[in-house]
Amino acid sequence: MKKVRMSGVIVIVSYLLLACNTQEGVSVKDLPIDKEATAETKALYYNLKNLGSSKILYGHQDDLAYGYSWWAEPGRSDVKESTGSYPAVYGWDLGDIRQGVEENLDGVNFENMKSWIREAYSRGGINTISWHMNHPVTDGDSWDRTPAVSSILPGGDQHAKFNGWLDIFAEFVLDLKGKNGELIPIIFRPYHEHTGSWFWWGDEQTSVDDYVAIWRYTVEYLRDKKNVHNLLYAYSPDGGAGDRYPKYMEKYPGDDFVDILALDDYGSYMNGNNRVRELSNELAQMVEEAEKRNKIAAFSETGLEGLTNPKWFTESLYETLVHNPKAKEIAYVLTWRNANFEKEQRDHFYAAHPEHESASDMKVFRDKELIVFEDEMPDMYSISIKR
Ligand code: BMA
Repeated sequence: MKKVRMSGVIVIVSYLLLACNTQEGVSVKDLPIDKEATAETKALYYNLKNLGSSKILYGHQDDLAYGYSWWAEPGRSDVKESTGSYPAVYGWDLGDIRQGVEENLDGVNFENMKSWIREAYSRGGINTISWHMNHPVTDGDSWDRTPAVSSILPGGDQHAKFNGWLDIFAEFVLDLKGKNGELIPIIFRPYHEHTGSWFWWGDEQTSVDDYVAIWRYTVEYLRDKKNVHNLLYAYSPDGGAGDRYPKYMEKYPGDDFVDILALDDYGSYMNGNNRVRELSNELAQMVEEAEKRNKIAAFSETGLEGLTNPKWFTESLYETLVHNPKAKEIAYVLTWRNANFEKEQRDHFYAAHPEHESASDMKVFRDKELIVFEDEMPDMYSISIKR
């Protein structure tokens, strides 16, 4: 009798432990920092985390908005026209967004951007948003290095204005819905490249406490005050041009505030550099940090401006991704935008366009087993990838 009662207790305790540790059948360690994230956002987190070492998704900034020789033409994409498929990941930037402003810092209309985000999602693609946020004190651009942090935190004289910008951001992402009315998950990558000193939130402009404070404030404001539950948060320092990068974690906002550990790096390929091995090891180090914390790792921005080595995709990028086997465990890599050559400076492009000699090489990159473009993507919005 006693024995039976004991095992009953054990059964109940085990059941309770299991119930606490799972949500919709997914272990707590596989959930994003926002425990109230929408089902699709949780699924995206889970699936990105479990892509494992076998696959890396390819992404491109502003892919549907414009290309090297076209502007806002439905259906077009330099990546698709060069390789046969749209990218798997689409990057967008909200730089300049404020009351009454209709276009971002690169001339992309915000309402059109929403339509392209919805279009990408409807095909199964993933959207990520960075924000070259204006300077909250001077209204200048993000490259204005006037001190700002103490003015925008609670008690600061620009606090209300800063909240107003976050309100506009919240409105933007809450207006992104799929065909069944579900919110579209977004990988949000604020205050990026903060280990360099070119933005107002950059290295010399912020102490560790400053940076961590604006990051945490932003997460808590959006998630807890504005009820935005379709975001995954990506932390993306600029690369350290070396094998080990002590600065990477210096201003890390904490495991409760970050979903994705990411890296931006152009320097390894610029000015004739080809630091493939060093960068690969640096990505591997980031993967290890992410793994320790049960988080996702990503290569959030990179590229060689103007693809001056037309074989950059295979000789440099692919080699970076495979040199250190640990680097293969990143979930995605994104190359920067293809600026329109008539509107902007010539040769500010980072993906191939069909007229350029790099197109055939990018196609070889796309055909690699490891690399996934949109037409080969698994369903990322329901729990589909099993470990
Ligand atoms: C930079 C450049 C700029 C652009 C900014 C935001 O890296 O491409 O021309 O304004 O990103 O997209």
